[in-house]
Amino acid sequence: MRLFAAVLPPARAIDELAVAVERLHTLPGSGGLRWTGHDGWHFTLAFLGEVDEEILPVIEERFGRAAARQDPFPLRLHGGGHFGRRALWVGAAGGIDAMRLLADRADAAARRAGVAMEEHRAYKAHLTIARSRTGFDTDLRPYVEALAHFEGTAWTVGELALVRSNPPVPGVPGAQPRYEPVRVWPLGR
Ligand code: 2AM
Repeated sequence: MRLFAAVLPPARAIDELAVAVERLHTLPGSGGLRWTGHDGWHFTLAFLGEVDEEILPVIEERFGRAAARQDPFPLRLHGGGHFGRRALWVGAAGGIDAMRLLADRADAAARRAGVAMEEHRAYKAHLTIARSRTGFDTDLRPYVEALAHFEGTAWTVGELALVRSNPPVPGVPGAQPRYEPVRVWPLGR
């Protein structure tokens, strides 16, 4: 099973972002982008990749401990950015240091559970809203400019989620992976 750890924004934040993203659809080149589904919007904390189901109980135990060590923290959606011409994302502000700490803890928890994690890179909080379609080469900078003043309403991040990524239905053009929370743990308890 393919797993990742994430912060899942509440419905209000998702709705606010949906309004902002809708406006982006009118910008030039938007047809070359594949927009991610609202119901899957998340901030990845750590990517575990393909994991043997047998070690799921150990992962869950470690993640429970990691969550208990971290107090809830404030967060809001804030501005945007891009990874080259590949991906367009919305950023976060407020409790970024706490979010980074939670990402580090999730990474460490997965390693201790025996997951072969990739090299731990500098954490960049991002929520991917679009990816370039194959064969398209959209300049994402105007999209980032349009998002520059986007500020969502702050919420309190109170949970760490372990999410399963189910592959898109084969043969369906534009099909997206389906994300399924496996378990969530309250922070700080
Ligand atoms: P992305 O949003 O930057 O594409 C589910 O696929 C989540 O895991 C996505 O948020 C994705 O990040 C992230 N992800 C997928 N493959 C990854 C990898 N090899 N390394 C880090 N994160 C990855």
